[in-house]
Amino acid sequence: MVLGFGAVVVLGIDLSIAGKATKVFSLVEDTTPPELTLKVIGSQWKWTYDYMEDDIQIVSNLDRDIAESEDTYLRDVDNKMILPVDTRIRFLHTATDVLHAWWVPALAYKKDAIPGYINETWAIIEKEGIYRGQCAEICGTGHAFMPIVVEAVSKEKYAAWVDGKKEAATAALAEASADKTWSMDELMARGEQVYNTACGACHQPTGLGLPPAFPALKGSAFTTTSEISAHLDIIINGKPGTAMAAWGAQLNDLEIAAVTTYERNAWGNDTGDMVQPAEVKAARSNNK
Ligand code: HEC
Ligand SMILES: [Cu+2]
Repeated sequence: MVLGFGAVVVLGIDLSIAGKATKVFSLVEDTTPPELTLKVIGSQWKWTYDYMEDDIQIVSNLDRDIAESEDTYLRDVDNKMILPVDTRIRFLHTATDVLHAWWVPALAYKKDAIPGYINETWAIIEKEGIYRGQCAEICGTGHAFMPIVVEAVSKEKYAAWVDGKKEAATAALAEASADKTWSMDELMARGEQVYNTACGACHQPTGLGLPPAFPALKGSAFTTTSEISAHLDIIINGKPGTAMAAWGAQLNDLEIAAVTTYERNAWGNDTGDMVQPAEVKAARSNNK
């Protein structure tokens, strides 16, 4: 039995690695390999999409620049999930912190993203266009701020998108490892991007946080008076037992240098401190 939802064919659902298959709708016996595997990772409060065959990772955050009067208020994202039409796509659902549910009504059933588990869904999208959804599992203060936008494009467009992403990743890596001294303006511009993508969901674009759960970085000791080494340490290693994750493996030296510089100078923090990638590199090796 194939369940069709207009433009989309949902092929089959479930296979919890944990065993206990809840409900198997269909075609689980269809063993045709996927043409594309997307790992969908839910976190407080953003989605990360891992295109496993192509080694591309994108982070999708709420687009905060949309006014309340617009139709897409709270429904748009900075980076959409781009997918090709007429392709067997397997989604693997998981989460880094609490339960989330990646739910795009036209694309698949609600599927819980559970930390430590992987759930599986399949789809073939037949029509190009935009498909919207949202997190369907209450996951904390930012639950309403993790919309989902999928853009289905032709196979040709998709291939071009993949090439573009790969080129950009190679260029970013080369740039981050180059032994260059960055100016304050460059670091601030980079830092703002990194901050809005990786940190803003909790510490907020205003730097005011959401106390008491998420501390303000505007005027905080860490970002103004403390040693740069302490500031770098909490970003690289996180704070175990709290929602402050270790960013060392997820951000490169340039990104960490830039976001640290940004936090020390944005929102009136104005310390004048600059952090260069070389200092981040040194801080990483002190840790070992
Ligand atoms: C999922 C939520 C979350 C995200 C995303 C997050 N943080 Fe945090 N951050 C926290 C929490 C919670 C604390 C407080 C930890 C504690 O209890 O000391 C914290 C603390 C901090 C502190 C110390 C502030 C102080 O005064 O205690 C800094 C600096 C910081 N984070 C920087 C960052 C940077 C840079 C990023 C992005 C690369 C980031 N955080 C992303 C949750 C988050
Ligand atoms: Cu969620």
